[in-house]
Amino acid sequence: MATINKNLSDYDAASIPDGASMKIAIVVAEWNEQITQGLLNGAYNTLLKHNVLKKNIIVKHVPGSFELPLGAQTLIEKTNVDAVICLGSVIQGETKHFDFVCSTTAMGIKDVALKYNKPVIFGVLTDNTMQQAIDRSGGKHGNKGDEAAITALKMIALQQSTF
Ligand code: DLZ
Repeated sequence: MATINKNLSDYDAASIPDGASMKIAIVVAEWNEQITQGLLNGAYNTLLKHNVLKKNIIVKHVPGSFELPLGAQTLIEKTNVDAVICLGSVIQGETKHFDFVCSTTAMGIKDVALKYNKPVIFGVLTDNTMQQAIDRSGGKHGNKGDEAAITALKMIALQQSTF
């Protein structure tokens, strides 16, 4: 899977669990929409590539990354999804907003995952510049949406496995 030096879309397709029986929600932030649409395209197409059925993919939008945890929680409470992928893009500005939004979003997503014992995937780009966000949402460094989708498939398979 991707690391800091690797393309976000590089993975060994043969090792990815089959998604034919999986149901997955994607919650997408509207802030930096150009970027989050790229993330959504990546995640959605990656799920299809691994056999998740269109009827089993739910896409919902929320205003900003800060709202992703509540969006994920709402989807878990109101549907029978196996996992939620959260997609957002936070870009460094000159205020402290960046740190607040990033840390609150990350902690919130983790809290929902542990509260409901379901994979809630952190597909949020936290970049210094718009160019970095472009590069990671379907540009030269791949697509974090692809990575988030693969993570969801792997975590669902882990939860469905017998020990
Ligand atoms: C307020 C804000 C700022 C400054 N920057 C971003 C950003 O880069 N990416 C993002 O997804 N959302 C941002 N937001 C909006 C917050 O996530 C949130 O929607 C608002 O504070 C309302 O709760």
